[in-house]
Amino acid sequence: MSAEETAPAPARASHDSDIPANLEQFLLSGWKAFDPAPPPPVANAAAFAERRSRLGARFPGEHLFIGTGHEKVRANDTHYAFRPGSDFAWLTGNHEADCVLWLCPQADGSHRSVLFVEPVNRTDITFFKDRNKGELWVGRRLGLEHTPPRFGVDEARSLRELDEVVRGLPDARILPGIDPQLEALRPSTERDAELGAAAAELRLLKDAAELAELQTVIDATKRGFEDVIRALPTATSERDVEVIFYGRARREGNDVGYGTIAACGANACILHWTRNHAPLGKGELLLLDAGVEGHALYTADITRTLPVSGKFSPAQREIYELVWEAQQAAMAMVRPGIDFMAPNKEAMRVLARGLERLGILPNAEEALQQENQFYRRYSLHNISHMLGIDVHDCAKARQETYRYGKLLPGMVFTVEPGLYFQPDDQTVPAKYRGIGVRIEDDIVVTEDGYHNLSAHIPSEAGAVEQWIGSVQGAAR
Ligand SMILES: [Mn+2]
Repeated sequence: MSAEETAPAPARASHDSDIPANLEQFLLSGWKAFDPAPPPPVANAAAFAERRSRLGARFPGEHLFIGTGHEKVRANDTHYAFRPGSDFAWLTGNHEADCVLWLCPQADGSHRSVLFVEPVNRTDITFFKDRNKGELWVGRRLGLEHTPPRFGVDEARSLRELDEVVRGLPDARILPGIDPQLEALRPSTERDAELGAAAAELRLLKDAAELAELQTVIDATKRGFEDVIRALPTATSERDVEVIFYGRARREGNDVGYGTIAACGANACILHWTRNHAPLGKGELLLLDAGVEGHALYTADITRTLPVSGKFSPAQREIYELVWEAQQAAMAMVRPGIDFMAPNKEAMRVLARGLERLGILPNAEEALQQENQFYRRYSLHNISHMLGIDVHDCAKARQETYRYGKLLPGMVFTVEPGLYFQPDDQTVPAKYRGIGVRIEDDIVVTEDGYHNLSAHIPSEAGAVEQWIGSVQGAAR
């Protein structure tokens, strides 16, 4: 991250007028007292408290600081929409910029929760002057008084006190990689990285509140896909698709969880195609990889590959059915205790054998050998990543608990095989060139298998055609 990205935008802009002293006096008087009624507790307050105590229990007797990060400058004095740090949001439910959670050790081995927050500022001229922090610019805050009842923490303190507190605790652990101002107070250490890994590993297992949030956003994502399907007969570009899905994400949630991939025709062969500026061709496939991010910041991550016309061509259908077969085979083996990578291996076996059947790979068994892995020219990526409050969740978990770990009940991850035939790939029969297909569902490991949270979004080829027909029929 460059210094430019983290530097705060100026509190006043070049087009702001000066404030005469008399106006300042006038502005500081005549306000009603702040609403004395405490706000209602954040939804799932008990789950947040439980997460804090589980993280604290990993570090008895230690001071832990978890920041949420700062607004980032987009250009000059404008910011990107603030997205809270995922660990901080997971521990508190608080979505304000700049805040820091302090887990302060107690004699009994537990931790007190202290939230450093921006105070309310009606009595301080910054409420009028400061375009980044002023309540007249950005809206009212809970401040010190109303933060504890809202978030169930033991205490709220002003961010002005933070630096001094942290400097007085040289052995504290500071969550790395999220709050440059906090981390600048002293050099980062291996002990800080252990805190990051511990939070990520606790987040591997979703609690009931998280599973409910994930189901909510997956359901909203289904509606977003149906909005797109409804518009397909009149939509003219990938950009239309992106915007239609975004509308659903903003109406029902907070945002999209990642840049929508709306890839038509050969653009589907580019894994992270987010330029989305190409026209929609009637006979082509639309690969839509998109997810609604809900108010609690959990995101869906769903891919469907839809025939723009409503019907797959024979060549499109051959490839689609092979990817679907690989996905079904991978999901079918999911249960607690198997290797995280086992479904991936299974999917690749199915894909390689299918590629041999289609005359693309001369010999599947040879292609599958460890020293060859030739199928990867067409499959390009592994089929799973953890999913939660981040689209690529738990990224700081150690390899032995994630990539080389075993599946456990409560883990949520994607199953998303794909096949991508670049338009200029001479190893591929001409009829398949420019076809890209990915099918992605979000599943949770249960005590005896798995549950597909997105099973209600059709994926089998015939079911997809029927779905398109019925959604568009209903629209007429
Ligand atoms: Mn994904």
